[in-house]
Amino acid sequence: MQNSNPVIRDRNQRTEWFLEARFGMFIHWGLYAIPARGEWVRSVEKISNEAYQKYFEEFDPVAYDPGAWAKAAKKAGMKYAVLTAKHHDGFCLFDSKLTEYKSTNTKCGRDLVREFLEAFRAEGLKVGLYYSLLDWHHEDYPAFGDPFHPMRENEEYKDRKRDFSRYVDYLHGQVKELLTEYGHIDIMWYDFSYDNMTGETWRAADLVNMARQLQPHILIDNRLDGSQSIKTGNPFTYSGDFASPEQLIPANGVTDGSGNPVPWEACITLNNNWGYHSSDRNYKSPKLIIRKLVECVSKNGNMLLNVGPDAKGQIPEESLSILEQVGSWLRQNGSSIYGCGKAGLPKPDWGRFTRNIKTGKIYAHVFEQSIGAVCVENLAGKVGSIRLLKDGSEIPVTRPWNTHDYPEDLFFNFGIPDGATYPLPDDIDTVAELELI
Ligand code: FHN
Repeated sequence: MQNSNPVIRDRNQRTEWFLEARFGMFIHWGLYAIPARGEWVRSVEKISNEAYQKYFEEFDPVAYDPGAWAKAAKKAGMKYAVLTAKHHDGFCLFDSKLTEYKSTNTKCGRDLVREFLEAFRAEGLKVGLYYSLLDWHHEDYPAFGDPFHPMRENEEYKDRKRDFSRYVDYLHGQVKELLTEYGHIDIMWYDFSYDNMTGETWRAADLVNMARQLQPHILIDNRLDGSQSIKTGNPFTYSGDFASPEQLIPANGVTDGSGNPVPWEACITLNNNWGYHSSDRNYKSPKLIIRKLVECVSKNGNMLLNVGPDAKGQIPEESLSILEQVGSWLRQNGSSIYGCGKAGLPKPDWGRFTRNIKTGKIYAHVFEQSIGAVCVENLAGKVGSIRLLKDGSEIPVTRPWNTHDYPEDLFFNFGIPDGATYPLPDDIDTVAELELI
């Protein structure tokens, strides 16, 4: 049934591909890759524009090969990718006419965004651009007293004249450049609103209306608005098309005030930094990433998984290795992720369920061995066939002698005798496809 609210109705129509895609690549890249201490290095270490300028003078990513990035994303099973066109440091990875602080003015002389867009489109991925609302380089952005600006405590900045409205014009002008000079853009990923720096402070309604006029299909995240209005039943123009929980997976996904599902995407790092951090070796395992992707989908969500390329333009080997293993699992089990969502069944002890939105097929993701047969509550007599998703082999529906006291439950197992305990075919996530009758 169509939602009566036009903002929600339009959002639901625009996000159909997004809910199908489920898995994307986030790319945080820029000058901060040179100090290699994460993308907040300027704020954390209170580095002035002048002190940071040496990285602008030096930046020359000689190994930048967006085609290789795109192939790695595709092989990982990712269906879209979002690159930082400008992060909080204000450095533009695109040839903006509104500033000299851009990649085309560095030694590399390249429009890094344009090359990214062309390479990822060529591999069949949808493309998005991250655009920071904060700008620690722009002279009209609040500095002294701001909670995050590198010069927030520098008295020299206390009485500097600035015209914030001119900064907002700059912000709108750059977004217009990105949406008129770079072809079809699928996502604009704004980041982030805080305190009174939210909503109409950015002239958010005008910004969204402009984007919708230029690229009506475009998806916009919820960070133009710090009030989380996307979760209400009456969102604003600028509430966004999807919620963006960060470095966590919401316990129950994201719904609005009436319990209706809201599109959402958990953005997650592979180590603990978005931007390249040379000493952060705390990478997550492929097993964790796969199981957390399943968790996102089981709660009607997406996962936007981040890579932070280094100063030469190379995605870290550790990241590539994880992506390779995630892709291998997805090549065998992707039907349980793409186009899937919440199954409407209670979460089982042994793992999770996902369900294909169109076919209704249920996918049992078995993470943990059961003692004896695997039990699916309350599905006795409701499942026609069970197949091991990765090879299509039959998994018999069983009724071992020790299950007779539980007639309402369905059981299946991975060996004979069917009441015994067996190792899982895939100890990361064994997926059984259940065809309902
Ligand atoms: O401050 C940014 C951070 O650097 C990174 O870009 C993340 C990614 O979602 N967003 C902000 C923190 O919430």
